[in-house]
Amino acid sequence: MKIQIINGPNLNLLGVREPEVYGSTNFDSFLAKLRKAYPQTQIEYFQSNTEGALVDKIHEVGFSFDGIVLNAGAYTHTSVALLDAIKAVSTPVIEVHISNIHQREEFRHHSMISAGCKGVICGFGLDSYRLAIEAIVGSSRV
Ligand code: CA2
Repeated sequence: MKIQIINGPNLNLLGVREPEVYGSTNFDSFLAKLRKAYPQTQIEYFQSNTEGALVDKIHEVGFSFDGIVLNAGAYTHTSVALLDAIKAVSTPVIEVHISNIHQREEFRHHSMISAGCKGVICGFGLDSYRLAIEAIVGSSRV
């Protein structure tokens, strides 16, 4: 199985800034643990602060991978371009968030991209990504 994790803007700062909201683990060390936990699964990682680059990556993998785990960061709340990209590809996309966006500011309560996603996982810290992978891998087990 091939799964693409995509992180959007500012998520390159994980573990460096705002640890009270996003935790103190950087994504690279989390990714190493995730790959160890799923040795049979090819887990690719991409991060960009640019909306178009995120759209391009969805197009690139969206017809061949088994799943996309997408934390679109702040573009979650604004991007019709990402919604259209998600709807255009055949690979299922799972929306994830580290924080519980519904416990935060009002403007974070609405996701522009959820309507195109297979499911949404939020509020479990970095474990949100593992739960999304489990949803993709697990759905072929039972
Ligand atoms: O909770 C999430 O995963 C978010 O997608 C994170 C986004 C935020 O705009 C969404 O509403 C919820 C922000 C990512 C910023 O990441 C940082 C990480 C460390 C330090 C500063 C920002």
